[in-house]
Amino acid sequence: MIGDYTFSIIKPNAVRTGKSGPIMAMINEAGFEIAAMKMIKMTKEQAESFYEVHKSKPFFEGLIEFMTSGPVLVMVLRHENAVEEFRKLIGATDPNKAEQGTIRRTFAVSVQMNAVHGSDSDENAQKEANFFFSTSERFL
Ligand code: IDP
Ligand code: MG
Repeated sequence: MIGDYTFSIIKPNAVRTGKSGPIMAMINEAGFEIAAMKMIKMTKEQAESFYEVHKSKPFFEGLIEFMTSGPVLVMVLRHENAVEEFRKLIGATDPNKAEQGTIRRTFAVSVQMNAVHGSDSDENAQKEANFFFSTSERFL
């Protein structure tokens, strides 16, 4: 059943500006079920570890600063073909390239502050979900 889950974050810019509700509504309307969810403020260490794959990129430092700038909502979502379906729902990393009607096109304010994270593979979905949630915090 591993392919049925993905991991998502509603990023600080979206939480700060009251977009969590509207984003959750889009996620629910697209048929995703919430298997786990909580609000946290990431530590620098957590953010650096989560985005470790990008540590040599020029945007890394800014990304860590942004992701630790305020609370985020982390969640595990269930849907058939969850990883691919959720990436379709959020749209391209750069909101200007994201299709109309996607979450990022609707709520992102820049490439960095692009409102949501979505895992890019089943393997990463499992890794990212386990990074933030214990088994007792997971349902479904
Ligand atoms: P993804 O979130 O669509 O998988 P990644 O390339 O994995 O995109 O990048 C992770 C995050 O880093 C993005 O969601 C965005 O917040 C930030 N990011 C990516 N590329 C840039 C950039 O060129 N400038 C600033 N921030 C970026
Ligand atoms: Mg990525």
